[in-house]
Amino acid sequence: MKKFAVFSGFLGSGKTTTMMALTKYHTAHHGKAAMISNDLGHGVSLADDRFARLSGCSASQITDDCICYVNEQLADRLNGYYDEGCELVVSDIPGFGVGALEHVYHGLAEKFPGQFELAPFTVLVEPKTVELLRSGQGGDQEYLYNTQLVEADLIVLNKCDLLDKAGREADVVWLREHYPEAEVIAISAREGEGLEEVSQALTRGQASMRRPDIGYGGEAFQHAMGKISEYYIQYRAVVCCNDFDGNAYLLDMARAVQDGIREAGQLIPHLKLLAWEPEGDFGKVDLIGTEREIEVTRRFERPCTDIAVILNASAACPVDMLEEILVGAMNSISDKYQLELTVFKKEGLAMGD
Ligand SMILES: Nc1nc2c(ncn2[C@@H]2O[C@H](COP(=O)(O)OP(=O)(O)OP(=O)(O)O)[C@@H](O)[C@H]2O)c(=O)[nH]1
Ligand SMILES: [Mg+2]
Repeated sequence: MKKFAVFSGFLGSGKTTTMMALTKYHTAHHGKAAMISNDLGHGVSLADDRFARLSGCSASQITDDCICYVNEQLADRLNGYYDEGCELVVSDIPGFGVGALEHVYHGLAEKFPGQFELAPFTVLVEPKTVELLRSGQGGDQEYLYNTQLVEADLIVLNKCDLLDKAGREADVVWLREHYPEAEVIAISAREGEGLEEVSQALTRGQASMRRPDIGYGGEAFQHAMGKISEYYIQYRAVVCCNDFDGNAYLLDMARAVQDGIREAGQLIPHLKLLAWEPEGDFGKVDLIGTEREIEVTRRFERPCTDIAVILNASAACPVDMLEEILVGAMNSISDKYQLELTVFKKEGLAMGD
């Protein structure tokens, strides 16, 4: 079997967490599986890819462009995995992306006929997004929330650990009613719940290869995309003396960014802060919007002296302002911890350009 599935879904819906949990589960119970993290950026190191590899997943990244536009590179990568004995490969697309059903699935089917078995086109959604869609309060991003789901053959309602039984059922019923072409499965990637069902749906099912009209490139698309900026920083931070608490450092950084974005009246759907020590200990903090609690996704087990840091931010904020907030947070918090910085990479991208 040479199965391939795209995992779409909005920023922070849990694509990376689900791909990590699913590929580990599938490898342990069924057969070798691997994941590809895809995002934009010129030669950047994605926090998602590094986090997956530090966590022991079979993972790699494609950057520079959305997998929508690099079918050949994707096909080479997939063939590499299948040659190694993988039977299931999953890749995400950027969390604000739409159109992968057409560009990736139809692109692969047309350029490499019969080479890949395309699994149901999978879209992750979290309860918060369902709530926004149900109440019609998706704002500027409503087009993206909805269109991603319109593309789905399989909708995975993730983060069900945050819902009670009735809330989960209500969301599943609403999703089935509004996206009748899709199968809906409720899971919690964090708790490892529902992975067998997803694994079965991907290996047994097939892509519908529907061609829904999603208004790609149209006014609503331009309006939603025009708001989005991405920013990447990669650096090394070495403490001048003794050691420091890496978990507190990452949390302070996230708080400083949260405050900066809030004061500027902007939005930050996802900030990822990943850091690791040369011996392999690592920590990760996620901020999903200014209104939600900052999440310590993975804690350093020991005090730190010398860390490599990847900061990836996706925001609805002008890129210059985003840069000022992020670089300001990095400098002021690193000063507080008496860290000497070597910055390897800083890059900002405005999606509307
Ligand atoms: N409570 C809960 N949180 C989860 C679950 N899955 C993921 N998360 C958290 O949600 C946040 C975002 O998860 P990611 O997997 O990074 O989301 P993503 O869709 O890959 O985000 P982008 O790469 O920005 O598009 C992280 O803090 C995760 O720990 C889940 O099942 N339950
Ligand atoms: Mg991700």
